[in-house]
Amino acid sequence: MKSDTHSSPSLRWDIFCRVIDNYGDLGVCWRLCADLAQRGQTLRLWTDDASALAWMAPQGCAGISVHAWPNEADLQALAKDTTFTVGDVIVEAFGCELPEAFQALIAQGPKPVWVNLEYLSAEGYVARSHGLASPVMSGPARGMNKWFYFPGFTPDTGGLLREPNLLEVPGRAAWLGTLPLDKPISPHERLISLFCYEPKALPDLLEQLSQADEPTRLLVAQGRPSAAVAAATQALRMPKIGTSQLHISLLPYFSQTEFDHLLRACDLNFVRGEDSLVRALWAGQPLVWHIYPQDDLAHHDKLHAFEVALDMPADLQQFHAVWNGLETGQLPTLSPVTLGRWRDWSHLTQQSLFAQTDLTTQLLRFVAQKR
Ligand code: TRH
Repeated sequence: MKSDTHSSPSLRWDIFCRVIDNYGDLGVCWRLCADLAQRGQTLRLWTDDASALAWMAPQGCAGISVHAWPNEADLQALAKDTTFTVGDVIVEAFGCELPEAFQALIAQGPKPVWVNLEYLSAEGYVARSHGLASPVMSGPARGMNKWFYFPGFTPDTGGLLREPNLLEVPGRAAWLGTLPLDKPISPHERLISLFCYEPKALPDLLEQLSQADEPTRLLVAQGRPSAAVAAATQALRMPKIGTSQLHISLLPYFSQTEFDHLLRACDLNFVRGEDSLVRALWAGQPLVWHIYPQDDLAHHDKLHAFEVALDMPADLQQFHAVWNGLETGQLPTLSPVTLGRWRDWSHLTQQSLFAQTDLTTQLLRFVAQKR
């Protein structure tokens, strides 16, 4: 695992995050903040909706202070506050525009390194655009440069978030025993976690699992996944807790750390968005990705690029096509043999990604070069 953890100078960071929807925008920003803080950096996280941090990061983290997105009055107060200085590094996450008055504060002091953190993708434009300058063309910071920072799956991109202590995990059985479930897990059950939007193929999955040869415990995340499962069981006229070989258990909202433990403990993880996909890759277990759907269907190319970049097995690609609604028809069968092959692929993928330098190490180097 390549990461030079504490060799970077301690800098002050202002990280800006607007929550568009769901949890990923804040989830990625918090992971980044926490990883930087572990490496001796000091962070202010500015966000318009910090509510999900109550369960994602209930303990907070030394070195990080969370601030409401500054409104006009806040910005006027900051401008008058002689003790306030802009950080050494500004991270503008996912194209959230900084308030003009904050840009004015940036422009008037010592120039920080200003980074535009973009969404994760395996598409070709990522390597081409990573690290390029983005001149500020208007507003109070006109003439300054921002830098594009693109996370990605190959060494010519900004990499993936991966903390140095990622592999320090509790024992599987002991951790599973702590879960507040409606029914204890039996050692014979295969464990499948479900974190998704509203896949059309969800009833098909539930039917398939209830008729399988082996018993399955489906561990369903809070929010949209549990609502989607409730709708699917109703449509199938299936009891809410499943039937026959399938037992459905609802999970509590986990902290990010506990969520990572969940992914490690399961035999198959259905994940979505951005951050949970990366965590499922680190878990090294078979995964199915529900990609964030976009109106212009741009997610079709994005999904395809991911499958190609990571050399995904053909039947797992087929599963993704149906799960993501790119194709209709039955989901491929989740037999033990199939899951075993997918596990081999996940393991190889995890190892090859581990061999690359993680995002935070790369970002610290990038910032050091630009200062
Ligand atoms: O929630 P997501 O779908 O988020 C995003 C956003 O929608 C964003 O706008 C979009 O652009 C992006 O996807 C692609 O999925 P994601 O990214 O996996 O974020 C979920 C976060 O929630 C992640 O940090 C893990 C965390 N989480 C927990 O900490 N505990 C839990 O119990 C669960 C279910 C999730």
